[in-house]
Amino acid sequence: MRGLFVVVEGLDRAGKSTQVSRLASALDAKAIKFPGNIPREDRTTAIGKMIDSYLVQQSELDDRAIHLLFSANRWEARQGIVTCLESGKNIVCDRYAFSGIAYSCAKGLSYQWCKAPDVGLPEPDVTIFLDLSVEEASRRGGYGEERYESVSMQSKVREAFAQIRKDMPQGKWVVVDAGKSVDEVAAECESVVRSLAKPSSASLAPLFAQ
Ligand code: ADP
Ligand code: FDM
Ligand code: MG
Repeated sequence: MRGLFVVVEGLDRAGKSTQVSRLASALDAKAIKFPGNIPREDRTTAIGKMIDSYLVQQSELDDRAIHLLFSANRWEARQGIVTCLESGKNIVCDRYAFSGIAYSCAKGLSYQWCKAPDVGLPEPDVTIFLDLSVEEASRRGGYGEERYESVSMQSKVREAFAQIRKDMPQGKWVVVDAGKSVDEVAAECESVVRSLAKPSSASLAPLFAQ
């Protein structure tokens, strides 16, 4: 039996990293994140370095070019994800293609264009959206120097996530109120995953393939 593939999404400061770590412990899962393999982590790839430099505003890139790099960063991780799941290990993933779409749409790119490069990636069994208002998120510590960390950008990202939610098949996108305590949110995330049916096939479905 393959492992479960669980994604956690949300705005900056929604509590994703906190909950991914809690959920990964509860499920004995491997925790991963996107963007991954960046210099602030323990391993780097050429793509990860370019993304990191862009996020910390040390380089400029065309909006479509950075969008494709974020997607390529997922594609370079694809085989590792598949191998891990096929070995029976669960994965809990901090951000995925949905962040890719939401942040680029918030900059004005079209929804369909943003979705295209991620078509065919492994489809998560469920995506938990940690829902928090922009105002509450900004109260959880001031925004820093990174790109996208502003109230106006986060408001647009939140609207884009709402559009993605409408586009997701029944049961694949679960909204959890992220305004509760860390323990309450963790309990709810765990109950979402425990209520999932066992994976019906050994292989993963392709993302966005209708
Ligand atoms: P993200 O990864 O979504 O940006 P983090 O998990 O890093 O969010 O959390 C952002 C900040 O909010 C951290 O200071 C964290 O301690 C705090 N935090 C996380 N979850 C909660 C919660 N449920 N209630 C209050 N503060 C929280
Ligand atoms: N981000 C993340 C994107 O713009 N596109 C993507 O595909 C992904 C995965 O990168 F501002 C943005 C979202 C956020 C930043 O921040 C990553 P964290 O703190 O590492 O999640
Ligand atoms: Mg985080």
